Amino acid sequence: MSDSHPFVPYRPDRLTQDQSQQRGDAFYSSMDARRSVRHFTDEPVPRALIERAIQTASTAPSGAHRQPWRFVAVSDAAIKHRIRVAAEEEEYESYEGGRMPNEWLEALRPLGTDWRKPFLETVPWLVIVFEELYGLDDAGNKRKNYYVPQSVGIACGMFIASLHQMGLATLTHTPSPMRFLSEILGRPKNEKPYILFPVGYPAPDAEVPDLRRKSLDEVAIWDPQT
Ligand code: IYR
Repeated sequence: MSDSHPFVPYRPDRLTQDQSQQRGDAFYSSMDARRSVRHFTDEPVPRALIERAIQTASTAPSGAHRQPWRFVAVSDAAIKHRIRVAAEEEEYESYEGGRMPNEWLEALRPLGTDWRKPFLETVPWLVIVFEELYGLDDAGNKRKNYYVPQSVGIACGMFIASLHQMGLATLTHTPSPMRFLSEILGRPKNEKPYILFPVGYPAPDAEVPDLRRKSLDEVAIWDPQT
């Protein structure tokens, strides 16, 4: 990759207010219908769809355009099994072994989660996102990355939106601690596990908690202190 970028024209279509409103409304209703899912079918998902979601995520803005993300896609049953076993070991310790304080367990109770993670084996794909903490060239020289958590978080949001757009379901799963993912997936030390996305189709009998989203008034503040 070259070190300096030539500048090229950027002339996206200028929409009318009506067009903008219609597109914004349609995108909002589509995104508002998205839910995190914990019950999936084992129906295969073509690799091409996962590729598209990763490409879409990788259009995210990033600090100094370092694109400090890696998406590791796993369809192999044996690797998925190893990930499930390791994740459940950690989660058991967290939920049952006293690693999660009571306040945290209470916060999760309404969501009905526990240490069991069968979906890690049911789904056709696990996509594990790694943050690239710093770049490493072939000679082992380090190159600093910038705003890595922000960059990777944005990319993950776009990944989720892309999957949803394609009618696929996922869950932002964060087994904790996540170091076992680096070992099982053989990732280098400059990469740190960030989020694990099981990807598939929701089970026909899947249920989700009846959550309420905060209203616009609760989340938006306009012109404060004026
Ligand atoms: N990592 C655990 C716990 C968990 C934590 C939060 I914060 C959640 O919103 C959901 C779960 C798990 O995946 O079960």
